[in-house]
Amino acid sequence: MSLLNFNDVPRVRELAQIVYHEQFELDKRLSQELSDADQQALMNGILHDLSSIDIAIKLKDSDLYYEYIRWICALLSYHMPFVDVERRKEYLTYHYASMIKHLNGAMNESDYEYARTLLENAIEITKGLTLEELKKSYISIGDYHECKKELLHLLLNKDLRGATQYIEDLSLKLPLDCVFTDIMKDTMREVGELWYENKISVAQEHYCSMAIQSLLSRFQSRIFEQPRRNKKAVIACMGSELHEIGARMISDLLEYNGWDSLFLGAAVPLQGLCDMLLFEQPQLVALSVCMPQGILPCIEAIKKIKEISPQVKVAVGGRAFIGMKDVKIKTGADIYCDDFKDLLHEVDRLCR
Ligand code: B12
Repeated sequence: MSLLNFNDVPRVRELAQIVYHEQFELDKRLSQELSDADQQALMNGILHDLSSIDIAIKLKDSDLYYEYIRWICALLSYHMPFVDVERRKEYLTYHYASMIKHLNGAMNESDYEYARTLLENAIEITKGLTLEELKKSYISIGDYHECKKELLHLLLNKDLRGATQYIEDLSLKLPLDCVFTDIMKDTMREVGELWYENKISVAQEHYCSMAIQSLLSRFQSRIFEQPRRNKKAVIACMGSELHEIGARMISDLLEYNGWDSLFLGAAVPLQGLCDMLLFEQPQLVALSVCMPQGILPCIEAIKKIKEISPQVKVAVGGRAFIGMKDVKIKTGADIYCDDFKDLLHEVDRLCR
């Protein structure tokens, strides 16, 4: 077991402080270059990095960490355009070198060997990265490019009235799952890219999140009109996971397909989930994880769910698992999928 125990917050903070101060020691220009806000962001970045390493070690999944390495490198590029590319890479290289030094002794020997390899590779990956290879467009992948483009346009123009009309019209022509999981999902992912690339503000991103949730509520009456199947599902995001829109879509679509959905939303405490399961006795628990930091709380939740309700089927999905191998084995879930149609197929098979 790793000694980097994220329940032991003071210990992790202490380690982050050491790495933080050493970076200023190693890199004398840093204190002049970084504003107070950037220095705070650096501290948060170190904590984020420590948690990413911890997850990769516990799941023995190096790709999860390398994905984070690429993400942070591009984030710095977009959010610190005033510092040149080589210098930004230098920040990160000093950072990984300092982590290699200070993680020694903070965990057992074999975990440290694993962490050291991750960090050495992180240095190499960072040196070779270009922004172009990291660019993503969710508007031009898959189908419905024009619909996604139009919805994004309306959201960025803060035209909720127009977006509502547009989505309601679309839902008369296309199946509801397609409007939710193809068009609205990719539009929100594109909003994320725009925030990431520093093209929209945090407030604009928050506006889009609220607007999408408002659009989802427009379909409540249609969702509840469908014939019932006498099956119950509980849908939740565990740990400190705040991304709840995907979970809400899954909940609404299950309801639309005749299930009684109990949607608990973001950051549900494990005990609260367990109490709910004992009382409600659902056939299905669907856990949604967006941030890699949510994977370990999800695994802990599945273990507990299986202890208290061995008969209940557990499904997991969400952005955090994209690219992760052996999700079912690593999490203990009965079902892993990302697409709602696949979920429906699996629950029809398993929840009789
Ligand atoms: C909206 C948003 C937020 C909102 C969330 C509001 C809310 N009420 O949900 C707020 C502002 C809170 C937020 C906060 C943060 N966010 Co944010 N956020 C997003 C954004 C733009 C959209 C998320 C979303 O709604 N997507 C649309 C939904 C529908 O898609 P989905 O969740 O993937 O769900 C679909 C499938 O995955 C699947 N699915 C999902 N769950 C399940 C479950 C089952 C059982 C099944 C079968 C399927 C399934 O079905 C869904 C429908 O198709 C993303 C961008 C992105 N690429 O996703 C960033 C993003 C996820 N956020 C990011 C970050 C960094 C953060 C913060 C750390 C920012 C910060 N500095 O504080 C915090 C972390 C908060 C936390 N503790 O969780 C990064 C994560 C990067 C990384 N390396 O992991 C992203 C990717 C942005 C980016 N491009 O960098 N965020």
